[in-house]
Amino acid sequence: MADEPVLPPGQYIPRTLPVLHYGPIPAFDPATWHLRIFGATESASETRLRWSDVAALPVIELTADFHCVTKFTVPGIAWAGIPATEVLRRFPPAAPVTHVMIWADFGYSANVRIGDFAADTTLLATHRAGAPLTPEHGYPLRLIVPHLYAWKSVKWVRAIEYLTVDRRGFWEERGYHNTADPWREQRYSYQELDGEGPPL
Ligand SMILES: Nc1nc2c(c(=O)[nH]1)N[C@H]1C(S)=C(S)[C@@H](COP(=O)(O)O)O[C@H]1N2
Ligand SMILES: [Mo]
Repeated sequence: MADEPVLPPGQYIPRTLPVLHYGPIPAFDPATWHLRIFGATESASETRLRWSDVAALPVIELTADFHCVTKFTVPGIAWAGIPATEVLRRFPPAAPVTHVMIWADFGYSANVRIGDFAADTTLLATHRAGAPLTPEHGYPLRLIVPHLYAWKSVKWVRAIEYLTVDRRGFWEERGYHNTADPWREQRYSYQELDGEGPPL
């Protein structure tokens, strides 16, 4: 059918909406929660935003397909959130920054090339389908990088670390591809070509 989405190779649309993560769902307390922006910042100092600071940032809406490396694709998810470009503008990285590490509660992390993070479609999402994120989908704040496999779309984001040297995140250290482009089926680290990832 003409209006069916074109899926990346090897992907299918599941019958039910999956929830997928490793480990427990963190509790959110606006009194103690903060988002840390650290590492190679332009100012050489780190920023700690409270939830009220984050909630005051500008928001855009975006609809995108969501591709998990376990081969399901959820078509047409409507997200709303803070454009990553806005974060980069307000809290700029130092010139030599090449990657960001996105950190969640409990030590989950994913590395993203600065060019992927700076894409117009990369969001720090607060809403899904018109409502605040549910706890299992990353409340209160999750990364969305629709053009990469979904393990890069870190739920329960607590920190953004600017890197001048690439470093593997949680799944990238455990056999998954460093750059994770679903259209090129970059699923596993053994597929990496020279220059696509730091040494394993
Ligand atoms: N903090 C955290 N974020 C995470 C994960 C995780 O284990 N921990 N799993 C990732 C994976 S593999 C997928 S497929 C998506 C699933 O998002 P959903 O549960 O909202 O569908 O979250 C990603 N973000
Ligand atoms: Mo996934």
